[in-house]
Amino acid sequence: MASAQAMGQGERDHFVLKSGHTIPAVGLGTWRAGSDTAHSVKTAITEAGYRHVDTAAQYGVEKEVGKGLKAAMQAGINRKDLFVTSKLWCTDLVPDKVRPALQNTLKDLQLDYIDLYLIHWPFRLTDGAHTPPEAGEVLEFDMEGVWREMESLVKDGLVKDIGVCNYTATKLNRLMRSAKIPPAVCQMEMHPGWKNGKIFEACKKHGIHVTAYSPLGSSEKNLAHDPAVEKVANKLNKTPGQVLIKWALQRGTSVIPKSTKDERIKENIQVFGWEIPEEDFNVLCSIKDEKRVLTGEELFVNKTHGPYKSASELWDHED
Ligand code: NDP
Ligand code: 1BO
Ligand code: 1BO
Repeated sequence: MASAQAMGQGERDHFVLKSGHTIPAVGLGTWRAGSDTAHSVKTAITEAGYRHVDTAAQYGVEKEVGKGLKAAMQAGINRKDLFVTSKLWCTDLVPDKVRPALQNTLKDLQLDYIDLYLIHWPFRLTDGAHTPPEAGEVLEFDMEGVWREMESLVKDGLVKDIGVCNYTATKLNRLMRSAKIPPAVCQMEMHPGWKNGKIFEACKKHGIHVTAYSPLGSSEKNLAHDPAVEKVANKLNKTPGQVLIKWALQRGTSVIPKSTKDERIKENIQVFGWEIPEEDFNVLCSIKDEKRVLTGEELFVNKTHGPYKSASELWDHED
C-alpha cells in the first residue's frame, strides 16, 4: 500500500489528531438537514462510504442523526469505525451545564460516547435569548472553567477528543495557557471565498487539526456557481462541489459538506484518487472579495448594549 506521503497530502482519507486518534477526512454536515436527516446519515454511511458525521445540539436533529447511526450499525457498520462530532451550545456554556448537555446529546444520538465534542461558539447566551440578542442575553464565558469540564468528559471516557469552533488566535492562545488537554480540533468556516488564514496558521503552530465548515460557501454564498470554480471543475472533469471539497483536503483540513440529496452526498465524497494541480489550486486561492458567511452578528451582537457591539469585536479584530 502506498504511504500517505507517496500518495500526496490530498490523498489522505483521514488525519491524525494530537491524541493519536484519527478523523476521517470527509464528514457529513447536518446543519439545516431537516426531517430527512436519519435517511441522509444512513445513506452517507452505508451507500456512500462516509465514516464521519458532524452535528450539534443546536441543530435540533440529533435524534434523527441517532436513528441514522443506529440504522447504519444495524446494517453492519461498527461503532468504532464511525467518527461522531457534536457541539456544546452557547446556553450551556457554563461549567455545571457541560456534562448534562453532553449527556443529553448522547441520549439523543443513542450513543455511549462521541468522538469529538466542540465548544460551538465562544459566547454565552442566556436561556431563551433572542436573535438578534436583547440587552443582557449575551455574556462572556468562563473559558477555563468550561474547558476543565470538557477535560473531565475525556477522562471519564464520554468523549474521545475535545475542541473548539469559531475561535480566534487570541482566544486559542488563552486556552492553550490553561488547558491540560489541548484542543484536538478547531472547526472554522473555510472555503476559497473565506480562507481564514490567520486561525489556520495559529492552529498549525499549536499542532491543532482544522476542520473546514461551510466548505461549499454554505447555502448563502454557494460557490458551486463561481466562475473560477466552474472553470477548474470543467477542466478536471469533476463537479464544482468536488473541487471545493478537494481544495479543502489539499490544504490539509478535514471537511464536512452538508447535503440532503443522496446524489450529492455520494458526489461529495468522490474526492480521492485525483488531485487539483497546483496552478488550478492557486486560481481557487485567488478568488476575490473574501468574506465570512457566518459572521455571528445576528446571534451575538447587540450594537447598543454589547458586550459585543460589532462582528469585528466577536473576532477580536483579527479579520
Ligand atoms: P456547505 O458549505 O456544506 O453547503 C451546503 C449547501 O450546499 C446546501 O445548500 C446544499 O444543498 C448545497 N450542496 C451540497 N452539496 C453540493 C454540491 N455537490 N453541489 C452544489 N451544492 C451542494 O454548508 P454548511 O453551512 O451546511 O456547512 C457544512 C457543515 O458544517 C454544517 O452542515 C455543519 O455540520 C457544519 N457547520 C459548523 C458550524 C460551526 O459553527 N461549527 C457553522 C456552520 C456549519 P442540498 O442540501 O440541497 O444539497
Ligand atoms: C473513503 C473514505 C473516506 C472517509 O472520510
Ligand atoms: C448557529 C449555528 C451555526 C452552524 O453551526
